[in-house]
Amino acid sequence: MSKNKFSKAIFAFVLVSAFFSSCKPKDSSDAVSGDAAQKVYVAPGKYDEFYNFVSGGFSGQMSVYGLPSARLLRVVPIFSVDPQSGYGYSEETKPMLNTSNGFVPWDDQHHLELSQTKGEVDGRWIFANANNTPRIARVDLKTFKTVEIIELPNSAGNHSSPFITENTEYVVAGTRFSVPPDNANGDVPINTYKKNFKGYLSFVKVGKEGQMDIAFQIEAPGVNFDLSHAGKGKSHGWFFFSCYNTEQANTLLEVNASQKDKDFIMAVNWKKAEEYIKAGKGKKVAVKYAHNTWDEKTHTAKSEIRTSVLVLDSKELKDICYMIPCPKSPHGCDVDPTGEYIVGSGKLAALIPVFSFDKMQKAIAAKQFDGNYEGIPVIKYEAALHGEVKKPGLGPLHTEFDGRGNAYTTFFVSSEVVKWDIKTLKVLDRAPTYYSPGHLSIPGGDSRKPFGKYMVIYNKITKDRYLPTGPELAQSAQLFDISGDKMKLLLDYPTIGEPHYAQSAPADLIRNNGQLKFYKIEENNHPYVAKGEKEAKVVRQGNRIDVYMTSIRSHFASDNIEGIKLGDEVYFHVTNLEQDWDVPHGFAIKGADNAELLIMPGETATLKWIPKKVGIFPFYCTDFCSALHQEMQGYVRVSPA
Ligand code: CUK
Ligand code: CUA
Repeated sequence: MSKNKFSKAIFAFVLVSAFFSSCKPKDSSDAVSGDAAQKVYVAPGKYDEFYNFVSGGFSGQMSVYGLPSARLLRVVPIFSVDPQSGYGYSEETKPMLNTSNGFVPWDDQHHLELSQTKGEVDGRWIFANANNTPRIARVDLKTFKTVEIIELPNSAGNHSSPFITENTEYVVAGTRFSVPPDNANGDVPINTYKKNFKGYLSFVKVGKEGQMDIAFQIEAPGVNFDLSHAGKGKSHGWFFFSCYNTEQANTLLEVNASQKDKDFIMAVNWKKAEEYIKAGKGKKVAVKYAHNTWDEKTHTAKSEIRTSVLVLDSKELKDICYMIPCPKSPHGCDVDPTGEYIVGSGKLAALIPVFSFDKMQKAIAAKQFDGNYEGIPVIKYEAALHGEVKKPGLGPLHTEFDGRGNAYTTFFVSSEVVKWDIKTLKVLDRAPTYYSPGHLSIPGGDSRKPFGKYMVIYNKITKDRYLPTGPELAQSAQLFDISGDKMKLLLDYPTIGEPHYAQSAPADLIRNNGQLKFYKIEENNHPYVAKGEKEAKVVRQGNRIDVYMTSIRSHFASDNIEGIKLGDEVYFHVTNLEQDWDVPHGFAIKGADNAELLIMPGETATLKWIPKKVGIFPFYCTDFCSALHQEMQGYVRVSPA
């Protein structure tokens, strides 16, 4: 686009912005209805109706809230080390954060998806993506623990992830950055992008126990895959990815990436891809990626590096991928509960295109194509289009559904959420949000059976909403009641990190899924467990010292540890002997260049320590556990070598 055309486009954008801000509700104060307080009040001792799992963005973790109270229940460490629980610090958990680049203690966590059966939330696991070092994690909802992390080869910026198919057959990912494939020479001029950079889609098979395994990847043109969703119901077997930068520009300065009037939604027939894999069409490619698993029997994680992956080529196999034109840098890509409608949200578009799965199928059968994009057929826009929501707002990002035929879309630029009818495409209601929302989340809102009572909007900008806290303000969530015709604002509250997406499940579904309260000590198979105080001991092997310790209210055994010399490598293996819910013990030692341990009842955890000087080093329990918690302490003596 020439500079001149560019400024014209900006001018038009500003005009449209002005139009939309003028139709925003004027008075925001009456956005809160009279009975809002009552609707979010959950009396002390009473439970919330929903668990709300919220991504942490650059915090790398997931937070868990109760809805409607918005009480923070827990923060679950996934991709970042967590001093509070010792995750990533204890010897047992360190392998969880291993990658083909070694130990990576941080990531940027954008999306979460609850496991589903027949398209309905089933409460077993929740999957999480890591955007930076491309990974997918699985959190077990019996323990709220991260139990598996798999790295994705040939990928960079694993954004379009971890969306799942309707029976959790696959957790699927699309790379945000196209890059030279891992086994190619990466030392190429960046401006050879079009020739050397590729986009990869990963189909990660999920086993009965949840275990993940990359079944195959699809090599696609070097676009940027942004978001995706699985087809469901009639469209089960298909996956839809939004992509931007279909120009394949290597610099996105100015508006290079938005030159084209339309980018694409890429529709992938993964059932067909499965057939090709079965028929041996996958090419085995050498790559390296980590696969890390947590073993509940030994309470230890292990990491292995895998060395190959099967790749299908979208150019060669002409009937697994199709492009559907989608206006102006599409972001959200959402499929309604029936599986018939696919909603694309172009960030710079002043309308929302809604595509029809049936029409798309007919268009494919009748070859209603507009040429191809690098060998991938481009379906004619009108042939796949159900219709457009006209003038809905500005800067549409994400859409969820209430299961009653309504869709809800967030608008970043005009700072509002808009409710519209999926069939008639009529706007039904709009409400301001504070400010500039990204994702929204309705319990079950991307499944076949939304629960549809609440909606939470995740705002990127907080400005003046709360007491100021310096230059940095927490991002904010807003809870709406969507049970009636009009959306009603109930509550807003600060959040942790940067929540992008969130998902919710009925509380009973999670609470009754076999929640674990403590580990049975007799089932503890940790190689360094001490099942009673009599088993406490110090074992030397060369300069490695293993200290077998126990903790129970309110002492450690042993609490006087001698025989350690400078130059030794010391491993404190602390077993928590408690057999009761909610009685963890902590363990911290003076000056250790490490965090603490937090050991759950019945569990063993290990802190590695290389003493740097001679002397006496106190240790103590960090988690208040009894009236004599303060007395839960001891000493380590370090002698000269
Ligand atoms: S993204 Cu953040 S607002 Cu990473 Cu799903 Cu759209
Ligand atoms: Cu054990 Cu405090």
